[in-house]
Amino acid sequence: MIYYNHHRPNFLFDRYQGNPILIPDRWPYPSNSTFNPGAVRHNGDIMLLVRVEDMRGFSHLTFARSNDGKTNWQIDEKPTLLPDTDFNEERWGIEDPRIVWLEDLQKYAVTYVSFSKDGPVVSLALSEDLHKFERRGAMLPPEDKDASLFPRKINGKYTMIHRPIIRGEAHIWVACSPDLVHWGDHQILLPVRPGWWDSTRVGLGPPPIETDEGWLIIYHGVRNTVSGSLYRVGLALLDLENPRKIRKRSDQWVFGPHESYERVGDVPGVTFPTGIVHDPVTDELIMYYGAADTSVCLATAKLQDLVDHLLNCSDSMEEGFCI
Ligand code: BMA
Repeated sequence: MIYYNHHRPNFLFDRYQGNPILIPDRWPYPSNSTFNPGAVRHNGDIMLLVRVEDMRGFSHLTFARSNDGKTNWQIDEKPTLLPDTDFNEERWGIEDPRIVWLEDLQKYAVTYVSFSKDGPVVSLALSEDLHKFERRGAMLPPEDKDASLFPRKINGKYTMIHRPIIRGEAHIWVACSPDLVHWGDHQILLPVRPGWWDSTRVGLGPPPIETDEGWLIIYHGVRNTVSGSLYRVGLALLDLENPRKIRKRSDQWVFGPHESYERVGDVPGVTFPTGIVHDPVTDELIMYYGAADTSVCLATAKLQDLVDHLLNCSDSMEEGFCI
């Protein structure tokens, strides 16, 4: 018998007592798993664009909405975004969306992973109202995942964080574009840290959050073990006007698999945050994450506590990480 505490001292995030909030057994149509949602506040509701895996093993995206972001979820009866046969790269499904409101276009930008025999790529869809979507197709070549745009242009350009795999190395990269089509200024932003908890792969979690101290980055870090991969969560703070400059990176993970719903599922030992909403009045952040590639869960924190934690991290940076 394993005993779990919901509240462990010194942890920045509080798990919601009602976790998991969305499970495949209570989905309005047959599904194997419901996880890794994008999140956004829209017309007074919190909307989660949930990855739903069907029993062929292919994923699509469906909206669930709630007034407080925690209870009374209304799940759409039908998928919101299905793989589009006009786009070859989506043949094996679409996965793991991140959503931002793009100020200058006055549109939502959904970046999601398209999967096919050629490998995963990051695709873009734009929407004014979260009903109609304009599919823009793949942005960069495979293998690429875990991408989000920043919510505003920085120094006149769109900026995107993404995670290509190059020569087997899975670091977090940053790129810029004048038009969301042509991407350049490619650079590694947050590398894996050999030997550390985030040694095998890192990838952006939810979209970057703007704070007075810089862009808050929540990312997943993976360590391979004899019994599989462990997906935990770390933090970084990027300079506000030059997000290629890392101000801080947490040396320890701040969230990771602990509860039974994170330890047991299709892929055990996975906490995979992809969505976040912030309430500027209470400063509460709700972080939505996939647990064990099976269900959607949430954990809360105060934005200021995360920033303070980072500001207290060591300053000595080498190759992008605190030592
Ligand atoms: C990553 C992605 C996620 C998944 C995670 C753990 O590579 O494919 O969709 O949640 O692995 O299996």
